[in-house]
Amino acid sequence: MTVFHKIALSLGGDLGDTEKYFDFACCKLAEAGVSALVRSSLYRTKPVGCEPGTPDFLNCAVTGLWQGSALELLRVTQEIERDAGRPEIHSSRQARTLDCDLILFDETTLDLPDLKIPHPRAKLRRFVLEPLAEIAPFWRFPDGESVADALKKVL
Ligand code: PH2
Ligand code: MG
Ligand code: MG
Repeated sequence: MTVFHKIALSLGGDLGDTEKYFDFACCKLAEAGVSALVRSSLYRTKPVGCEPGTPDFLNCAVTGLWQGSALELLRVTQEIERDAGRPEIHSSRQARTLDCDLILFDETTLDLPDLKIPHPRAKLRRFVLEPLAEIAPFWRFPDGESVADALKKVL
């Protein structure tokens, strides 16, 4: 039997034509097999934890269904970031054309060296929760808290 996993991703960028990179990412996710893809509107957000002078970001959230494993999806997102011109080795503080982070995978928890799910900082980041709450407010983190409730608590 084929199992469909519900997935939530956060897209962000602060370098170049970010909207174009978001379109690119969604096309590539669909080509890679993500179905029922839903995308939030675009949010212009202040940089969090970046060097002074970093420009505003654009962020959005994407949900969909995926038949592979979380690690297989990670490989897909890494390839999309590379194809969007992001250097493979990068610092998290460096300006980026496209950052494509896995936030939720069903209601499961995963703690691997390369991949933690839920994203460890998701609940601390308004720029992740606000777009996600637009399209998936009732989805619950593994601890039972909904995306909408987590958003109410974040600064
Ligand atoms: N991503 C970061 C660090 N800071 N700030 C905003 N506003 N949006 C982001 O996507 C973002 C950030 C690391 O990935
Ligand atoms: Mg990120
Ligand atoms: Mg990332």
